[in-house]
Amino acid sequence: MADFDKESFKKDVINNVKNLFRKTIDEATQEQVFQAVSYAVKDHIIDRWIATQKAYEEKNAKTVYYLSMEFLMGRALGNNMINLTCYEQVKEALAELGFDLNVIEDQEPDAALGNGGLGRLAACFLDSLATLNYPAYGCGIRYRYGMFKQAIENGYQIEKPDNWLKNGNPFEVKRPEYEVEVKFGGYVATECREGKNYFVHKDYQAVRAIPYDLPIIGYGNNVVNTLRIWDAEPVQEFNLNSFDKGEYQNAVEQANLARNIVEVLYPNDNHYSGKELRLKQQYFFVSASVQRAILKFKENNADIHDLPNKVTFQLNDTHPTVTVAELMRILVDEENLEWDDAWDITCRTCAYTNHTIMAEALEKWPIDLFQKLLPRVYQIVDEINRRFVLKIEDMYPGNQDKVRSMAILYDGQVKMAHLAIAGSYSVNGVAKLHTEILKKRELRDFYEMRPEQFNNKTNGITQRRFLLHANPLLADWATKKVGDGWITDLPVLEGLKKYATDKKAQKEFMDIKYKNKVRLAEYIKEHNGIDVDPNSIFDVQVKRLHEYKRQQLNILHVMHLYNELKANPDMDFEPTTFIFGAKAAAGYKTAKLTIKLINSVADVINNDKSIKGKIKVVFIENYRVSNAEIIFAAADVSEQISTASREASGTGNMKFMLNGAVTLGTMDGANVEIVEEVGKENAFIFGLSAEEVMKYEKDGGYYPMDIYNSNPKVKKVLDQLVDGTYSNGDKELFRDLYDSLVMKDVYFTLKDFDSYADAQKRVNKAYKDKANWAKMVMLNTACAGKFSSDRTIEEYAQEIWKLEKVEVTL
Ligand code: 26W
Repeated sequence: MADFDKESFKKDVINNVKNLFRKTIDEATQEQVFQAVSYAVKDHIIDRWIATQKAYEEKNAKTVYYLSMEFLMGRALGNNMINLTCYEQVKEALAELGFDLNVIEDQEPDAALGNGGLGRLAACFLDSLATLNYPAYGCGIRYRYGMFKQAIENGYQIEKPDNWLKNGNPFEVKRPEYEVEVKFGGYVATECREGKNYFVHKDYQAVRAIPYDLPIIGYGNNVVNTLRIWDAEPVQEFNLNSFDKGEYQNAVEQANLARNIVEVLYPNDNHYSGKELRLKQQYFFVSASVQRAILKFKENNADIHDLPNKVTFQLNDTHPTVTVAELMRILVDEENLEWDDAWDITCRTCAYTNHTIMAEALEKWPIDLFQKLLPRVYQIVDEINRRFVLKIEDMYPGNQDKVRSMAILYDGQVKMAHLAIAGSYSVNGVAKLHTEILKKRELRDFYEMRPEQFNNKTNGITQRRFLLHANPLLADWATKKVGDGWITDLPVLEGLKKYATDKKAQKEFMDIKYKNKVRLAEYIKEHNGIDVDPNSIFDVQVKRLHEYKRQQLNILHVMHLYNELKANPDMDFEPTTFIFGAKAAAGYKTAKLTIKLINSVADVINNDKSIKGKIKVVFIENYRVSNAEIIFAAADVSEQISTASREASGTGNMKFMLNGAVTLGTMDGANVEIVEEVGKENAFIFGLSAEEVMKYEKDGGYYPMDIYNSNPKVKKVLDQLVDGTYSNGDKELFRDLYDSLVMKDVYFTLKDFDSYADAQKRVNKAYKDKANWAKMVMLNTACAGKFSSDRTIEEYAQEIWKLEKVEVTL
């Protein structure tokens, strides 16, 4: 970074320690130095931030508002320094002050304002938008408590609160001047003024929405975009004397509303729970974001009809879908547009991304709840629905089935996906296979009605965080081989292909992998107290715990391998470390029991001397963005084993690939495209195809009992769930897992078992051929170019948002 001066940076840090903590630098704790360094880095951000926003305003550039309940940002300091291109300079400056940058970075809590894939995707997209010079805001909620911290006690998951703001957030800027009011409850009255009817919202409870801005730094281009997260504050501070009884009651309720609304992130992933507070959160951040966006638009534009040319609201799944109705409310009630006019603008301003086909994830709000909480918004939804149903009837006269399957209001519910589709100009899936399934099955009727609305945007990840920051050894090596162009143009890594058969390059690559495995082994030793051998295969499955992701298939196979090794201790087998990391939704029993099972299997196997350490099982506690960065870099095998058709895309699969791991997976989500890029000879594919799975489902499933009865290996591991092998003799502990697998096996775990075990064998055998293994993993890195979120964002920007790049000079 050109404007970085090491000596003045050191002075800044020393000064910050003094001003913030009244200490000299040698008295400061590591955490205090983290704060001081962050503020010193922020100094370099601020001018760019101001310049960027000025440049956008001067150009009156079209802006995308990425509306998301979740932004899983992880730590900011390291990433900010990387993108400012001052990482090495800061590292040197701190070393001269006697500090280790790694230790300083470790002081920062993760900003875990998200659950998993959807939230992390939003974070990667912000990084790419800034790097590609696109005007963009992320809009979300400033949860006081993010994703819970997971502790493992006696093998069970315990949830601990994540008080991430405890020491403040050095990078955020509070913007009280941009507060807006959001209204809940009450009723709608009509008033007639000058011969025209107006809708007036009465007796409502209001909260003040206060924005906090976080800088999103583009890589080496002076761009700083904004992630705007909303906090809630009460409208009146109450003054005990000035209220009569009724007013007092109302003031207390409003204060409580403000307190509760942003208190905590719902830790459910792919599971709708229908809680009123969640709908409050949705409307709160949507209303605040949309109001603010319209105000900003009006500062620079005279005609509201220009909105679609200047603004897109991208809806990250159905969670912010109420945007469609809120925008209609503003256009009709506040801008006084006619309905048709307003609807035309709305439908050209909103776009929707679908991230899951899991039925239990679909948001369907009970009408009474919705209507009571958002009376005016509900009226508008009702009218949108009335007109939409007319359209359906017009297209399919007399076909009530179509109305039943497509209406927005039906069966006493508000169907958020239907509202999102009705009010958007674009509907996209997140991988080719997923989009095809949407078109052919889940959203078929909508696709038939408006095929041109549907499109695919295969997900991606940012190489700045997941290679440059997470794996500095491999990043340096790649740069030595092909130059540093890959940092903003990932397909440049293709230049590595020619090294895949080069003996010297293979050795360099595998030495780096080894060092990264040592780094992870040290982390595991420190956090789990388990010794793992960096020479063993590191076989890794890290992601949310869910039955469809099939951690159960993985652990059942580990149990099976253990049986084989016990029976045949001299079996030809490369030692393998099976590594898991996963949080389970707090109320998801089966998922929590699966964590207990993994830990119980780990206990038994890791302590059995007779197998001479050939298998180790490790459950990494509190899997999150910051330890993910260490884990991906160290993996040999990437477990992507969801039931085909269920994983919309997956993005962990891409992070492993980029860091030189082979995929062991089903033909699901983006795995299909990974195999397309790297070649099937460089991946290990198994299991039913999506079509086969869907065919079984159509025909009413299959009989897992048949497999239990005919496959002795499967029978043995299942019986071990209920014979006490892994539960100190307790035959009931894992009974529920056993029952659901043997009786239903909704996710085809037993059906795919043999095929998975065979794929595992192929992996184990392939690892022995060191030269070929090196070639395979190097080709995985070399072929990862497509999976940069830069590619994804270019597609969104050109095909959906129609954005133009804005250059920023200082
Ligand atoms: C209402 C509860 C709820 C909460 C979160 C429902 C659904 C969700 C998310 C849509 C779940 C999610 O994170 N989906 C993941 O999105 C990723 C980014 O597109 C994909 O890569 C994953 O395959 C998909 O599971």
